[in-house]
Amino acid sequence: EENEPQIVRGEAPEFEDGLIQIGLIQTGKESDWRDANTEDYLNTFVEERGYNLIYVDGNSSPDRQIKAMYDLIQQKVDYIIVQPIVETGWDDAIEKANQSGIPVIVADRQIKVDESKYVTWIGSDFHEEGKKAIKWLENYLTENGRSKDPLNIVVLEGTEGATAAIGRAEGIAEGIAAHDNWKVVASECANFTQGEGQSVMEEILGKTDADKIDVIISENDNMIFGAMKALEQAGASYGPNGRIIMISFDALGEAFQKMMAGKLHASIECNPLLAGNVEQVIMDLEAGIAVDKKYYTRESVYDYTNAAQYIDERVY
Ligand code: GYE
Repeated sequence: EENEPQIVRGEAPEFEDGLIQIGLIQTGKESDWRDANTEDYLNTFVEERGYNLIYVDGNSSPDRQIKAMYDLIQQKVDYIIVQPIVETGWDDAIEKANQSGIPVIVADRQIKVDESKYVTWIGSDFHEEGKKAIKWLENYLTENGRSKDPLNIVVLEGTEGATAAIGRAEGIAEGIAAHDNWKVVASECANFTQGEGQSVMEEILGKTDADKIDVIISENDNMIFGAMKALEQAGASYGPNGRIIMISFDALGEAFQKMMAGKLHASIECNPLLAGNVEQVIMDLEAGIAVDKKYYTRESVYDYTNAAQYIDERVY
């Protein structure tokens, strides 16, 4: 099964020659998904489990991330975990890590280099997530007898060049293209942040009347939370208790609150808890066990009809 988690967090490992030096290159602090993801790494790669973690905040700067890889190589860490902001620009730095014999593990978003250059990639099937958003919308419209109605869609995009944005956008675009009665009235980048979600939505509402918007698909939860503020300022009615259909990605705790409050229709889950699987890969490598090139995390879809049922189980 492609979406089954092949690996789970194991027992605390016992390493023979002291602490394992791990360098983690993070994207930044763009979203609550990211905070949950960072915390998971900080809780997993602790001294008690045999690690010394060097955490580098990429500050939303691809250049800073690449510089961090050279720094970590110079520090002779045992492993580099990279969670890239964008897919491109990594060739030389990865080459240098390879030459230095430092294994590179890629997690969350991907990098565009030959897959022989890194050990493994662990993350979500973003394209599939995009398709799930469309499938949810199709079902919702069918159930409400609206599948033939014209539909004006606004898309809030994540960071340009980021796998999460590319994959979701492709899944969404394919779905939209399959419907002659659906039209994209605006598609703008808001970099996965709540602040830009709000300001970009304000700009869109400056050009397009809220009454002309039927659906907002946001490539993460935080951007749609920001968009909600812009809609409120414009006096627009949205969510299950209102008119505009609201769909986003991540399934944060706050998204569950919004679904229960009638402000968000659906959130396509993206699991930020990747550290356990990354640790398992490192344990396998230490034990000389071969690892796969790709590990997908298992994910669901939640909506306003079942949010109350699941909210207590949510851990991020
Ligand atoms: O959806 C978004 C975050 O790369 C999957 O990045 C991640 C995305 C996530 O900032 O909220």
